[in-house]
Amino acid sequence: MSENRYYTIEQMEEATASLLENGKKVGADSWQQRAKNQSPHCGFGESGTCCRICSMGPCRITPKAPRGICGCDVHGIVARNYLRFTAGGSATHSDHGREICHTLHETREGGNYTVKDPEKLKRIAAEWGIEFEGKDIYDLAHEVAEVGLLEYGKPFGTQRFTKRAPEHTQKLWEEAEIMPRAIDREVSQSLHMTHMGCSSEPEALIRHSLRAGLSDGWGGSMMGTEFSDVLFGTPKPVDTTANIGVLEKDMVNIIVHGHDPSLSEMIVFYANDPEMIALAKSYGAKGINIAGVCCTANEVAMRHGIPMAGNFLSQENVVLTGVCEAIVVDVQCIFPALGPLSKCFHTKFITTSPIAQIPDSEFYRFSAETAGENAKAIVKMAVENFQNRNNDLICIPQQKTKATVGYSVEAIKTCLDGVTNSHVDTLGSTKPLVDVVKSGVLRGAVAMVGCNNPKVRPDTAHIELMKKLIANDIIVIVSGCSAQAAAKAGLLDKAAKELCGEGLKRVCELVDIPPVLHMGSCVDISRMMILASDIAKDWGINISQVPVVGCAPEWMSEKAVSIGNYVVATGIETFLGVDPYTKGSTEVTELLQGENGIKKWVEAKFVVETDMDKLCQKMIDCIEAKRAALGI
Ligand code: MSK
Repeated sequence: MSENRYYTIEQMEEATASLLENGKKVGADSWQQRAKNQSPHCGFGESGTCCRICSMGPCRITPKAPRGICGCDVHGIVARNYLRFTAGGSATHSDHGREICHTLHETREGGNYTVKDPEKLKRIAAEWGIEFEGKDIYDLAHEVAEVGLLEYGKPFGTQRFTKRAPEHTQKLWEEAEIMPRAIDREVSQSLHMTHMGCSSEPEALIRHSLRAGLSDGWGGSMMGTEFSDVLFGTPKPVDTTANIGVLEKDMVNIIVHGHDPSLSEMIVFYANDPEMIALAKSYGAKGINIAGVCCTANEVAMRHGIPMAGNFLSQENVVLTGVCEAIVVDVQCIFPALGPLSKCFHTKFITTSPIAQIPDSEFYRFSAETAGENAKAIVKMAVENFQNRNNDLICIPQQKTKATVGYSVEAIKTCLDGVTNSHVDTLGSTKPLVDVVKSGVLRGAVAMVGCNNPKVRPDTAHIELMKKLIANDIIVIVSGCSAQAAAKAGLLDKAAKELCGEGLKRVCELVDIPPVLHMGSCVDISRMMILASDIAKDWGINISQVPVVGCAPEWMSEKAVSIGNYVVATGIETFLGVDPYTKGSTEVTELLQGENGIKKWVEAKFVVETDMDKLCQKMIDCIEAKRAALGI
């Protein structure tokens, strides 16, 4: 296997083309073809001006028909659609967090799930006012998990983790009446507000969009992240490999795909079971190779160094190699297309969650109580499938990069402490980072997140933006499919410092980090919120003043809209490369993107720009403007 340091978009597209050719031999469908079939997209849907909330419609707004049958105008319709979009994302992320709370509640000494980071558990207990001294660690885990579960439906009060934000930010949330209460309440109220005959006033609907988003980012997602760390270990920098060439011709290949690490952790464990390895060898394989797709890839890469095969729009590619014995999924971002596609090959498509049941899959119900036996059965089934490969259909593009992943907030602070020896407390500080930003060695940071989307040439925006930003001494922190785009291109390799401006290059050398820092999966954008809060506190300024912006250049899911709402509501200007179906309303566009809307409430707004060069320049300008305002 040849290992290039970097791959260009063209090289990766060439690899995909060879896989699509392979698929043609067996009549495989592809998202590339389906995207063509769906073009052009419906103009009403794209501008957010179609309402099908009741059965009097659907109503579509045109110059001739400026109001729906109920009398709602275009601004109310667009804003209602936007809030529903947000609620879908908030519910999804938060339900992932809820599952993790349940897994934490299942921990037992010697059980399927144990507590791997007891110190983090104690820190959270202390933060939440739960006595931990002298308590059995599993009693404590169960107590914390129960309190976490109550965050979803508590009748009074607001999200506990919001206390982590700077006081100024909390004050803004209180004043704007967007401080998130119980998570389920914010989602439920979104549906109530948008029911026929309730809210049609855009400002009220956008305000609640921010609140529902905050209940995700500072509630459900944050619990998902924090308790995953308690369960599976807080990520530390670890080396891995990425891109489609991580699949191995002579091994049993099992792809884990989705989001919830409760499943993938168990699959990884049983893939290393000597009994399973011996079984694989008995079928003529050299061993068992696990690789990840989408956010599950991030979860297992940053805790075990498991290779990352690709991101959202690469999920069909892994099957098209003809060497994928099983693609095992849990929840979210799974193409139903994997059902018919896997039938064209020998691949077993295994669904495991009642939340994601998909035609043409084999359903192995996975639960925390029986996780071990479920995972072992899945691994065994994949191993036994090795014998069913068709050697004429094997096509593994030889593209593979090196990556260093796993920069949790704790890991970043540890790296910084290692440089300055200024270990101020057990968790370290962001002060050395603040100093290099103040001095101008680093100009600022971009938090690059989100999916890829056929509307944007896949991965191009992520990769090209990252290259330009690091060349301009702007460090990039990444999560979700943006992280895998970076990994596939080679930008998570420490050697990528050679692509940086002089300042960032110096920082990378000194701290021994790559210029693009991997922070994890979609729910781990909550880590970015904690980092931004800590930087603001260490610096003594507001989050909105820190030279940092958020960016989702190729986003596609409802979760991304929820994320956008909580990032912007945290005070971080957020740049989108795909319009969130709001361009049909001047009022909603002004509320989200103007100076007199959400910016007045939370000190940040959205910028939507589909031209990636312009998007990049706007981010750099925003960072420089923040620096100028600080006088640095
Ligand atoms: S997996 S939400 S395609 S980032 Fe989290 Fe990737 Fe977007 Fe899914």
